[in-house]
Amino acid sequence: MSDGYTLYGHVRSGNSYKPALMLALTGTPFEFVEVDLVGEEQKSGQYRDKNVFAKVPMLTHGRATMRQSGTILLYLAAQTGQFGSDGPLHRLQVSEWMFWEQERLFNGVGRSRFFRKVAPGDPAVLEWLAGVGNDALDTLEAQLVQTKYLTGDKPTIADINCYCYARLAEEGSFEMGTRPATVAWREAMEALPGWAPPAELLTAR
Ligand SMILES: N[C@@H](CCC(=O)N[C@@H](CS)C(=O)NCC(=O)O)C(=O)O
Repeated sequence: MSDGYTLYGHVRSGNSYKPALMLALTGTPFEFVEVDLVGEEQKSGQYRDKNVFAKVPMLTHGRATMRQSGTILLYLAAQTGQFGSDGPLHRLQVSEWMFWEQERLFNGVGRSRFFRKVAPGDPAVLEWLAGVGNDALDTLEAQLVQTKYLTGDKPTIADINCYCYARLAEEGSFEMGTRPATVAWREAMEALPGWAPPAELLTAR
């Protein structure tokens, strides 16, 4: 195992984009290993031996192996001293958005986009996911009309975490014209030094 950072992921995976973007925004070099999701490599013995969840992303760093995107972001914030929280109360706010993202934003927007763009889904399921996604995007908008970033005036891993699926809203057929604060926040994220799209980060380097 390399002592540096090795990210296992896939270019079409929003969850893989989260650690890749964090590494890019913090100027941290990393190796990228593509996991062939189409060929179901994530379920193969060799990968599954390292990752019982059988999903991407996975990050290895020295003796540490991390297999949840949120865990990876928390680790990288601690390692780099960037995009973390300012103190115990701020840490609670950051973690709230991270837990919420997996429950509502990834489920609603991420899965709507998956079933519309990658694999066809049952219309009843799509309708249910659209409700979850719209509710999640309304929640983001309600916060972002109040603060520039999710927990205040500075971006944190909460923003990186939520941005990676919020940016895919249109691909999930969500209307963003009525959510100007969220659109402005996405643009602010894309203006951060080091920002790059998935196609530039989740690729052999
Ligand atoms: N809770 C996990 C979710 C990971 C996840 O669902 N990854 C998807 C790609 S975005 C995956 O590996 N899908 C392949 C599969 O389900 O077999 C995380 O945050 O890392």
